[in-house]
Amino acid sequence: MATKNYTVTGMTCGHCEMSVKEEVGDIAGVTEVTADHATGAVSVSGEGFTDEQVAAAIAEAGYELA
Ligand SMILES: [Cu+2]
Repeated sequence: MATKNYTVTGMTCGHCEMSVKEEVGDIAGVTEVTADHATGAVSVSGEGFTDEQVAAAIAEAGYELA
């Protein structure tokens, strides 16, 4: 089990946090996602996921990795 921290630009409210959490949470192996729109901090816990998958999921949600 690993936790990785990312910074995401473009989140402005709780809805944005939910969108990021949903998309990133769909990645195989991801068990927990937290997102904070105030700081842009996103932390992803789980096993076997890659930075590329996280970046793609965040882009899918409409945001960008900083
Ligand atoms: Cu929002």
